[in-house]
Amino acid sequence: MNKDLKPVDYGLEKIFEGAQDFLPLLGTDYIEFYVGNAKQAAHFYKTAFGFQSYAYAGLETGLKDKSSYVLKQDKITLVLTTALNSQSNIGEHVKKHGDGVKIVALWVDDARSAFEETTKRGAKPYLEPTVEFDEMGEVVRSGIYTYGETVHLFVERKNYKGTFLPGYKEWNSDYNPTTVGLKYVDHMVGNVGWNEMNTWVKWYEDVMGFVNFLSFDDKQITTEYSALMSKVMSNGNGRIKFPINEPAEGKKRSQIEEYLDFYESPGIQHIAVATDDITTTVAQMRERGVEFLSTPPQAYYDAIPERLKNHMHRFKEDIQELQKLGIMIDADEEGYLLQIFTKPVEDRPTLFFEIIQRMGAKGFGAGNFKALFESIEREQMLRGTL
Ligand code: TYF
Ligand code: FE
Repeated sequence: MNKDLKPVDYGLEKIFEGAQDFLPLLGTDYIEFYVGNAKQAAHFYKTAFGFQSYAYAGLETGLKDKSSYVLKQDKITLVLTTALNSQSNIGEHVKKHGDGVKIVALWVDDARSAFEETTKRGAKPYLEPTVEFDEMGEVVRSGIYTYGETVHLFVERKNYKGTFLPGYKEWNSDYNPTTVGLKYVDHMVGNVGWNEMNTWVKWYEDVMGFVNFLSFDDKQITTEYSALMSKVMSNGNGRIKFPINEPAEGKKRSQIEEYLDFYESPGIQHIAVATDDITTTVAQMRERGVEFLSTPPQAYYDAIPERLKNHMHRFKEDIQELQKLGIMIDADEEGYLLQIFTKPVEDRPTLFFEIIQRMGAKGFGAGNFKALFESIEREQMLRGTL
């Protein structure tokens, strides 16, 4: 375990100097999935990803139209929600997109101000500021649409001491697999349509007050077959990072295009979760049945000492062990990072997860893009979608 793991300082204060942050964000509050069967999805995220039972709402708590299972692992909260009848907009969402992320909830001090500031800058409202309460206090939530049918909710919970949200009961399960050491959400990536990336970059700048602090063009992100472009947006304190991808023209079908075809709209492509001990985390996840993209070829691992030569003095990892687990390594000026990607976690080739361990590096693994996209293309080939 690396006891010296600290939140990454992006030096964004310099970029934001003098600007008043009209949307202060404290962190990711929760991520809500709309799924076909929430009970089974919850079992999967407990068994395979090491999430812990936390809260529940459904028929037993007086709901008639939906059930939600809330899971936690350190600072990460997932909500798995399903429809209980055919009239539900949740069911409509699942019919169109398959299982996927509906809500990226952001933790704020003032959900009324977050709604006012963003809608006055052009955000399309999803939920007017709404107060919910029980004997443990009150929560205020509001929300706006982002790309596709995806939503950002603003959650103000400073006056609440209960379990998750009013209306939920504590979920005490008899089935409690251990965690796998996932700690917090590092970033969440969205795929948008052809030529829409800059529109959404501007939207995050204008509506949310974010800045674009890293960009990758199609010359950098290209393999023999496919290409994409990506820009990373961050809020003022660097706790919320949203890269945005768009497909680019290549010899064959871009993985972003494949996502858009199967999700049938823009949406969340991957959720990157941080660990401070990636070899233990990934070994356990593999044992519990999580499928990862194929391991890069021998030549990739042979090249690591050369690629990392400026960092070898602090590089503590056993390259053979990383290779055995399929973990990739990249470095930038500040340090290095370790990362690996799961296969899509549903039948449509849409949402997947990234496991990341930052050892000082602030980047997104640009040095791994080629190897990563070649692994993704091997999957596309098997699906007949390349
Ligand atoms: O978040 C990122 O930028 C990295 C790399 O389709 C990446 O995880 C970028 C695009 C993509 C998959 C991974
Ligand atoms: Fe990522």
